[in-house]
Amino acid sequence: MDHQADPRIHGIEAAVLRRQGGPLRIEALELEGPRDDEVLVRLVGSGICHTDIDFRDSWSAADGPLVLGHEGAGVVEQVGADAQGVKPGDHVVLSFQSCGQCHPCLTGRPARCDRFMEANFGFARLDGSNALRHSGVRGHFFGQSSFASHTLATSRNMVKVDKELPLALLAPLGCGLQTGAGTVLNSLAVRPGQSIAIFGAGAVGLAAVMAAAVAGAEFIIGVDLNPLRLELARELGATHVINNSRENIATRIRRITGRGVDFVLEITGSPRMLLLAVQVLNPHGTVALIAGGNGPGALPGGRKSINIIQGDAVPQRFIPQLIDLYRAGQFPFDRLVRFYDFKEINQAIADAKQGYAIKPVLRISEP
Ligand code: CXF
Ligand code: ZN
Repeated sequence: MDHQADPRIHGIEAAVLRRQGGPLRIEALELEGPRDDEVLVRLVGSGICHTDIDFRDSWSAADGPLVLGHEGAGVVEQVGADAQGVKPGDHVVLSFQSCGQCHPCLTGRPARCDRFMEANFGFARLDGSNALRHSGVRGHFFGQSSFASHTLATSRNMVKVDKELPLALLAPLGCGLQTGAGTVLNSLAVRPGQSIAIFGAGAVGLAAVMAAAVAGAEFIIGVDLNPLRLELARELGATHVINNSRENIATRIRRITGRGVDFVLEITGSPRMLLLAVQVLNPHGTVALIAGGNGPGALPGGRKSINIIQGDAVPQRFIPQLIDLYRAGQFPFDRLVRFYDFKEINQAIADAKQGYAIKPVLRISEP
């Protein structure tokens, strides 16, 4: 059916993955109108997260073409009959999807949703359907697939924000920044006087550094290979930085803290760094793993290892908190962001992969 003849079908543009490793190509596609619980959003910006890049690089043709992107921000265009809390013209930040019906969702822990993998990595709605029509391309990545001009989301993965704020800038709050800051403030609940080492000074790690400063941590130790990122970590609140290519991390951390750190946030995903994380913990310390995969199993003494998803955030509560901190000058995440036009998406991804851009944000349309 011609979409011009059917007002429920929207002609959209989206960056489609058809080859392992990319490039992503912007194509014209058709998107269904919103179902009763859905909202049609015109995207203004989208962050690029390493999970998008990992997907691009591990995808195989047998999985079929996909639209990635899961840090969207945009303007509400159309609202389904049962969708709550937003109206056309509202500005929204999109975040991860959850089912809303399982025990973790019903008890306020959507990041621990029983159907988290399906809802975010299933490339379909939870009923298995796909709103991108005819083309065989699948969307719904994290309930959004935000590398597109338009998407359908639901009130569960949408946060209304003030129209005065620069909307594209807010896009990465929905995953990377929420994950780093949420791990410190929600999952670990770092208290004044405690110590934390952060392995990896990308967007997640630097958000964690800023949050640890907000929490009043006494020692905030940033670890990375890149001197420019370490410099930025210092400016954002790290009390100490360690260049992993030049210094012995375990020795330095012992020297700084005396007995090891209360927390390590391990973001690199490297088995060598995980081992080191355990070594630099004090006897009651906790290592938080955010890169997925399995933890190190039983640890000596009272040490613990926990897997973190999305910083245990409830996006509708936590993203406004981060915005308040940003307005107060305590969470200056704009310093991590580098903007690109939507058509420069492949360059933006290359720059993120090389470490040249800490948090690329695509400008997709004008607010
Ligand atoms: C993911 C990482 C793997 C587990 C779920 C959340 N992060 C998003 O980028
Ligand atoms: Zn992400």
